[in-house]
Order: sequence, then structure tokens, then C-alpha cells
Amino acid sequence: AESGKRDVDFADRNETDAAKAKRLKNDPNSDQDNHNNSASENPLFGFKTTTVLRDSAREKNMFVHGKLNDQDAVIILEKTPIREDTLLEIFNGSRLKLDMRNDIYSTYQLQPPAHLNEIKTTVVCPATEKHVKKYLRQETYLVQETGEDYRSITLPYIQSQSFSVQWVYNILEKKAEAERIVYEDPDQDVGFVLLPDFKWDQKQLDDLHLIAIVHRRDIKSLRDLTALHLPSLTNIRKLGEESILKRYGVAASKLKVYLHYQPSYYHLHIHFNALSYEAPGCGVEHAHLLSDVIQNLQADSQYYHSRSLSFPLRADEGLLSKFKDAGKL
Ligand code: GTA
Repeated sequence: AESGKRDVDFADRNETDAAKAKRLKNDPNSDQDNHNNSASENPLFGFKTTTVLRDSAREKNMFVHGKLNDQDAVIILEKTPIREDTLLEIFNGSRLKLDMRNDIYSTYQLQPPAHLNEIKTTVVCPATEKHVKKYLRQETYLVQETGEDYRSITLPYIQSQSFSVQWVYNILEKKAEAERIVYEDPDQDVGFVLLPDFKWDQKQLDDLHLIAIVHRRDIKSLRDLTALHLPSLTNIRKLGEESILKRYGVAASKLKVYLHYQPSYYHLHIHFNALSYEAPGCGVEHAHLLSDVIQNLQADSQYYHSRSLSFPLRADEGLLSKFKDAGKL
């Protein structure tokens, strides 16, 4: 009842949310709140949805495929976590609509100030068919790849099919995201660039996610690593952890530092995640802890050349067909 005094009931609005949504669908310009109503102010203006590739009520995200200026595009929409430092503003500065009240229980729809109600949006445009498939929800299958399978099946496939790593070269050459770099060791042999992963909006540390991208351009993945790369890997672990402690106050003991196999992008990079954060792809079937990688290479320089490695593949992934064709599944 006490909180009820501060409630602002939306019931006096003449238009229901459903009616408003319908009006905006027919005429996106008809709402005063719709600030960016031209292509110059809003790059997503006029986006035409083809299909929802995947969505999750639990993760509060949606992966949408569609057309942006006649080009294929994938747009990822994701509600961001609620931050403790915004609570005062949320409680004092929001509009509330009572849904129901029963005994000591009540539920509301809370409309916070606009700047606390952002949706993190990632745009891939033009998107290739491979991008569309990557984000489509699909069955996955675990593949076990021997060193020989890698050379005869996987390597030829990734040489012909993998995603462009132009975005990586742009970072290394300071053509993009230069202002986001947290640390750089410019040594062209053992050096790297550390910067926030674009999945992390940097507004809270709970989902901290940075990537260290090596300067060398000849290391595609875990499979290429030998003991010769140990100075680079130990350098990344040490300087990466030190920089994260200095910049974000997060100690090495609160980080998981790992490589993906298979990665999406075949230019060696290492993920730094908050330990408690379940990042997509940090499961045992996909992630290799950097400290384990270092120890394995110290014990056997050819470890990743010869050992079998397991990884998941999506049902329609070309590489899965290659393994099937080779009688490996
Ligand atoms: N700073 O331009 C970039 C950039 N790009 C193109 C990719 N990354 C970038 N970072 C910066 N600038 O963590 C990041 C990616 C990824 C890393 C590459 O580089 O965010 P990887 O090669 O090991 O590939 O890492 P990975 O992790 O398998 O691919 P990716 O893209 O993260 O996809 C894995 C799963 O994460 C997806 O299937 C999906 O479930 C989820 N995901 C991907 N993107 C998003 C997103 N924007 N929001 C929410 N979930 C996402």
C-alpha cells in the first residue's frame, strides 16, 4: 500500500499497448517517442524481418534475420542486466502500473527512465548465409577429430569456408575499435591486443568478457600451437590478467581464460571471462583453459598436433557433412 502512493497508473492513457504497437507497425513515424525516424539517424530504420532465427525468454534475447536496405542482415537484440548502481533511479524515477495485488503480494509493470531501458543491439550487415546459419537454433552433434582428421577434413574445409577475419585485422591495425583497447603488447611475435568482446557492454563486471588477439597472423587455432608459442601464451596470460586487475579490479582468481575449439574466427584469440559468467561457448565441449593449454604444450610440444579434440557442430554445418562423408559419425 505504501508503494501504491507512488504508483502512476497508466489506465488513463486512451491507447492500449496492443493498439499502439499496431499503429506503429503501420506507420513507424506516428509516435512522438520514436526519435530516430530516418535512415540517417537510425541505421535500422526500415529493417524488414524475414525470420526469427532464435530467441530465448530466459536469456532475453532474439536473433533476427531480415533485409536492411536490400542487404541480408542479422540483428541480435538483448536486454541488459539490471545494475545495482541504477536501483535508486529505478525506484524513484520510474512509472509503475499495477498488475495485481493479493495479500502481501503485488506485481507491476515498471517503466524506467529511457536510458535505463536500453536493448543491446548487434548488427551484422551484410550477413552471409554462414552468419544466418550460425545464429539459427539447431541440433548439435559432438565430433571427435584426430590430428589426421584435422589435416584431411577440417583444415581444407576451414580454408575454403571460414568467416572473414577482416574485423580482427582492423583491430590490429587500429582501423576500428582503437579507443576500446585496454592493453597492447606491440611485439609482432609474442604481442597481442586486449579489448572488450563486442558481446560485453562494459556496464557491469558480472559478464566481463575481453579478448586477447595475437599480432601474429599465422596461427589459426589451438591446432597450430606448439611449444614455440609458449612465450606468447604465457605473455598473454600474465599481461592480460594484470591489465584486467588494473582496469577493472578483477583478480586472476575470478577469471576464466580460455580458447574455443572450433572457434568462429580462425585467427588466434583468447577469451577472458568473469569466472561466474556462463558465456555462450564456455562449456567443456567448446572451451580449453589457457592454463591447461600451456601445461599440455610444456609436456608435449606436438600435443595439439596429434591429440583428438572434441567439439560440437550444428546439424546443417558443412563440416558435419564432411565428417559424415568420411565415415567418422
Ligand atoms: N570486439 O567486431 C568485433 C567482433 N566480432 C565480429 C566478434 N567478436 C568481436 N569482438 C569485437 N569486435 O566472443 C567476438 C565474438 C566472440 C569472439 C570470437 O570475438 O563476440 P570465437 O572465434 O571463439 O567464436 O570468438 P565464438 O565464441 O564461437 O563465436 P560467437 O560469435 O561468440 O558465437 C557464439 C555464440 O554466442 C553464438 O552462437 C550465440 O549464441 C552467442 N552470441 C554471439 N553473438 C552474440 C551477441 N551479440 N549477443 C548475444 N549472444 C551472442
